[in-house]
Amino acid sequence: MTIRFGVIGTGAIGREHMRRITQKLLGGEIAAVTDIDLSAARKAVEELGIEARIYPEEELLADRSIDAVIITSWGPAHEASVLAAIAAGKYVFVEKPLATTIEGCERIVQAEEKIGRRMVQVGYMRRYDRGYQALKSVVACGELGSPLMVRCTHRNAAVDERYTTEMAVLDTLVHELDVTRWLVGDDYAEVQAVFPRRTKYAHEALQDPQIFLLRTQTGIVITAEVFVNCRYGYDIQCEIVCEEGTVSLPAEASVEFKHDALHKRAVPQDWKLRFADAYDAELQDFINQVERCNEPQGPSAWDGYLATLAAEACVRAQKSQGWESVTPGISQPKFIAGRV
Ligand code: INS
Repeated sequence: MTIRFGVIGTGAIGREHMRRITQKLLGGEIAAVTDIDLSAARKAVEELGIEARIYPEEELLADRSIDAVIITSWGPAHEASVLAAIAAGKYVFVEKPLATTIEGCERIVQAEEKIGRRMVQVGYMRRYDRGYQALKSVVACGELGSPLMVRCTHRNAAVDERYTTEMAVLDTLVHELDVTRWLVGDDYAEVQAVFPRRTKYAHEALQDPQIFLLRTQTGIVITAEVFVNCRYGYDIQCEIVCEEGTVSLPAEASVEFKHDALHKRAVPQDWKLRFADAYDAELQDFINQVERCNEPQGPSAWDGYLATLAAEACVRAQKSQGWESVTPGISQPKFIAGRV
């Protein structure tokens, strides 16, 4: 069976997912597209050369021939679309964040809970990256003993004037918030932010770099550096320090130069390319799982909720510069229990 997708939001990532499903992945087709600006939706469909219906969101959600939606509108619009899609009985693949407010995430978790099975997958694609998967299997098999500390680095070459201090958490750190919790299988208890000296390359309203300390419920401490004007490229690192050894994310495969008495290797520049395989794998898995077992198995609404909860605590910590607690206001639905 082919999963018929409706796409809500045709910005850059929405168009990328449309292209993936049409040209690279198996088992899905883009059948309908909408955007707050319908002419942008039309342009995206024409560019790709596909036959997809273009109509307003309510009509797309009411169309019974659509099996699943991909929500790639801007963050504040996610909650309403996810809730409407669940109510219309459609599977949901929603880009991060699940919703921009904790209450919004709670409403989504509760709406899914009423149905009693998983309908939603959140686009935390790093869980599908081969390097992170290798890290997770080393930690899970226990040969290095228990994890004690994790060191994460998240650097972008440069950001524009629209990028704010809060976005360092909501747009950037949020990947580490999800993937680290998944890697060590432990939830966050408290977080702190520390601001180093500002780089001269940050615009006036932006604190850059920033360092976050996260303590899990069993006491693992994670340090996560976010530095979005590092100038030299896109650099993602992760090292897990355990009782009997350490394990780190492998370096990207790239050609090495030996020239003029120097030994050099290229640094990736574009995050879409660095995680291209992971983006493919997360959507292919969504298609396969919905088709085979009627339930997506990737990052759940609960995972999306906990990422937003931890992010909100980090934003509070940016302001207070002290420790802030991460306390869920609702409990984990039974049907996703144990799937950290
Ligand atoms: C992007 C994306 C990247 C991250 C950037 C962020 O939206 O999520 O992976 O490195 O900082 O702005």
